[in-house]
Amino acid sequence: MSYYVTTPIYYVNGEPHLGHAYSTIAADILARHHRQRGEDVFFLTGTDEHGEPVAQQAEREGVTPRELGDRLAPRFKRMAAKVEASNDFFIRTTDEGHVKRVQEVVQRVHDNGHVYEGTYEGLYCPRCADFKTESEVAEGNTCPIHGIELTKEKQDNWFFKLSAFQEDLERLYEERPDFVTPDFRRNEALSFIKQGLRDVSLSRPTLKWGVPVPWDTEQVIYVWFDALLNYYTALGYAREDEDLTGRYWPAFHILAKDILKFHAVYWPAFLMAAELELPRGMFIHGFLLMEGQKMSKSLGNVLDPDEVIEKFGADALRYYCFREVSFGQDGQISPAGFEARYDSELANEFGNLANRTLSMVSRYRASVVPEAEPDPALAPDFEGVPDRFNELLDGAELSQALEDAWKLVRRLNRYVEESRPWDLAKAGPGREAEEPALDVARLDQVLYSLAEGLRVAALLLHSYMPDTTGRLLGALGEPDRGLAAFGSRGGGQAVEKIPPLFPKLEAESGD
Ligand code: ME8
Repeated sequence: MSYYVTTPIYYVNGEPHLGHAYSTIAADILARHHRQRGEDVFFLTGTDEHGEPVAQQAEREGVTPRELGDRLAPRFKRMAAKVEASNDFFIRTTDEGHVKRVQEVVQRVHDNGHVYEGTYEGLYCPRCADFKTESEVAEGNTCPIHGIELTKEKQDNWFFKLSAFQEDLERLYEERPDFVTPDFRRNEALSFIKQGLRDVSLSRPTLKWGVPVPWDTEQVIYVWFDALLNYYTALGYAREDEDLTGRYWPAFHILAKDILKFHAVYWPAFLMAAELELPRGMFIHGFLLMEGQKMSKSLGNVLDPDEVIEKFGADALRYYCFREVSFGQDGQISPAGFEARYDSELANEFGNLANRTLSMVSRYRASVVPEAEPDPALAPDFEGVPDRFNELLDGAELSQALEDAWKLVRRLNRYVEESRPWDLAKAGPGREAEEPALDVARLDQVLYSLAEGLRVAALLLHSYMPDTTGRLLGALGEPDRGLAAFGSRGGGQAVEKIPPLFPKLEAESGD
C-alpha cells in the first residue's frame, strides 16, 4: 500500500517561521506514522517561487525573483531538516521538471476545452495572489488575511471555466464526505461552491514572473495553478530513473485555512479538467497565534523555529505544537507555554517515566527485562490502543491521537506509584538488599509491565518525537518500529541506562 502526503509549498518572500514548520511537522508525523505501518510512503514539501507575492518582495529588496528564491529556498529546506522532517523530495517551482509538467497539464486542460480568453475586473490582493469575491472582502476593501487594501484590477487573460464544474464539485462533496476535513471546513468549502462559482484567471500578462502559457507567449500561468500542480509534477521528476506518479498519486494534503478555497474548490475542478485522479483527501488546520494574532511574515510577530529548537529541541517543538493547539483549531502559542509543557510533561512525566523504568530494571534485575505475564491491572488501559490510534491518524486527528498516547504515559506513572517496585524490592526483616525480593514474581510482573507499557507508548509517540523515542526504544532493546499491542513482546531483553531524554532547562538569568 502506498501513501503520499504533502505540505503547502511556501512562498519565498520571507524567512520561514513556526507557522510553516507547523504544517511541515504535521505532514511529517503522518508520513512517519504510515511508514511505521509498513506502507510505501512519499512525503513532499517545497517552495512556491513564482507570482506576485514573490515578485513584489524581490522588487522591495532590489533583487530578481530568482535571486530571492535562490536565497530563501535553502532556508526552507534547512527548516524542514531542522524540525526532523523526513521529506522524500523538496520541490521548487522554478525546477525545470516542474515547469515542463505544468505546461503539459495546462495544455491538456486547454485542449479539453476548459479555457477561454476574456477580461477580468475585480478587487485583488497581491499577497494572496487572489481576486476576492464580495463575501471575502473585509471592511474598507481590505484583505481579511493580510489586512492590506485591495487594488482594483482589470486584466485581459485566459480563463479556466471553473463555473462548469459546479455540479461535479457538489457531487464530489456528497459522495466523499471526508474529502475535506474537519467537517466545519468541508461545510465552508461547500457553501462557497453553492454560492455559485465564477470562472477564474488561468494566466497573467507576461511582465509578471511565472511559467509561460504554452500557446500564448504573452502570458504566464497564474501562480495558484502553477503552485497547486506541484503535488503532481514532483512525482514526475523527483527520481531520475523512475516516474513515481503511478506509484503514489493521488495525495493527501495538509494545509491551513487561508488556502482552503484553492485546495478544496479550484484544485479538484482543475484535476477534473485535466482528467487526473482527485486527492485522497485534505486536512485543513488552523493558525498558530501569537498574542492573539496570526503569526505571519507580514505582521512580523513570528517565532523563529531555530531559536525554539535551540532551547527546547526539535522533538519538544513537535510535541508542543500538537499538544497545545488542538489540530484543526486556531490556538495560542507562547514561549512561556513551551516552557511549562516542556517541564511538566516532557521532562517530568515522560522523561521521568523512562528514567525510572530503565533504572529499576537495571537495579533490581541486572538490566534484563524479566519474563512475566502482563499485569491485569494495567492491560485494560492498553486494550485496543494501536487500532484506535491508527484510526485517529487515518483522519489526521493529530492532537487526539497524541492525547491517547499521553494517557498511557500518565497511566504508567500512576502504575509506578500504585505498585511501588522499590518496596517490592526491599529486603525483608533480617535480609540483605542483594537477597531475592520478598515477592520475586510480583516484582517481575511489575517491572515487565512497566517496560512493556513504556515500549508500547514510545512506539506510539515515535512519529511525533522520532529522536528521543528512538533513543528510548534503543535503550529498551527494541529494534522494530511498528506499533505493538501491550504484552506482544516477552521479557529477556537487556536494557541500557541513558541520559535524560528531556534535560531540565537552564533557568534564564533574571528569572
Ligand atoms: O500560501 N499558523 O504560501 P505561504 C499555521 N504558496 N500555519 C501557518 C501559519 C500560522 N501562523 N503561517 C503559515 C502560500 N502557515 C502558497 C501555498 S500550496 C500549493 C501554495 C502555513 O508561504 C500554513 O500551512 O503563505 C499555510 O497554509 C501556509 O503556511 C501558507 O504559506
